[in-house]
Amino acid sequence: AHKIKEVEDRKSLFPEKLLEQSLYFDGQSVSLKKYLLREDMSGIIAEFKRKSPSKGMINSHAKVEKTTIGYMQAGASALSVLTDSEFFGGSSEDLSTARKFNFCPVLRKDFIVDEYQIVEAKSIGADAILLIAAALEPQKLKSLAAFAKRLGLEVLMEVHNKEELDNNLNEHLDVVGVNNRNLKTFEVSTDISKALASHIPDEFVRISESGISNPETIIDLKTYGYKGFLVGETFMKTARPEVTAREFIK
Ligand code: IGP
Repeated sequence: AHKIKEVEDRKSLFPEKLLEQSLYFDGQSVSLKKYLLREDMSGIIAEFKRKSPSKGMINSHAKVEKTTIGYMQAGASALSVLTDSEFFGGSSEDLSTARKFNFCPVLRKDFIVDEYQIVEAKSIGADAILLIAAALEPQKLKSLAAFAKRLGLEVLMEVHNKEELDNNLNEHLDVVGVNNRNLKTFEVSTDISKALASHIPDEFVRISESGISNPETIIDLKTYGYKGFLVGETFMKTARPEVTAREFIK
């Protein structure tokens, strides 16, 4: 509900301008899906987030430019940038900065509830958006996914249980992510990814999200068909996230 209000407020400011920007945005999209399927890359989607509802402030001094460039130099396959300000301390500027300094897929991480946010995502240079099954009705999720595809964006759908997965699979999705964190209790277990793996059809690229704190977990998850691994806190909670990422990926 908070998100709907926030988006309505922005939308009333300058809808035409943004739509124009996004339609004429001449940056070529970089395919998240293709990067994740590359055998010569780590599969790690390194996340930039300052705070979270479960942990509070994680890192207040990290700079987007330095951290994201460092993530890519460390061997990450893609970037995830939080643009929600209320809960995660992010902004659209964070994503456009990450875009400006990196040639790699950039995921807009936010609670998307309206087409307008997808137009925004395109206009700030994102390559892919996140749609959270727990936060959307199946019909809405599907229509948002179709809309994103029309703008040339890829779609990551996030689920936390089999019901969300079964109710929401549709032809507009590129990547299916299993969130190891329960968004209500904040409990984290990579067993969720293992349990759901066999239920995700092969045509979707599988990724595992949250609570990944060591490289061994990734080796294990790969045996369940996971191609991508979203890592945030493990990097961001340290003084120099990009250095931690380098140690982690090497
Ligand atoms: C990263 P972690 O535990 O490595 O910091 O998790 C990412 O999965 C997490 O930030 C996330 C998220 C979300 C954030 C997953 N789904 C939805 C905001 C909204």
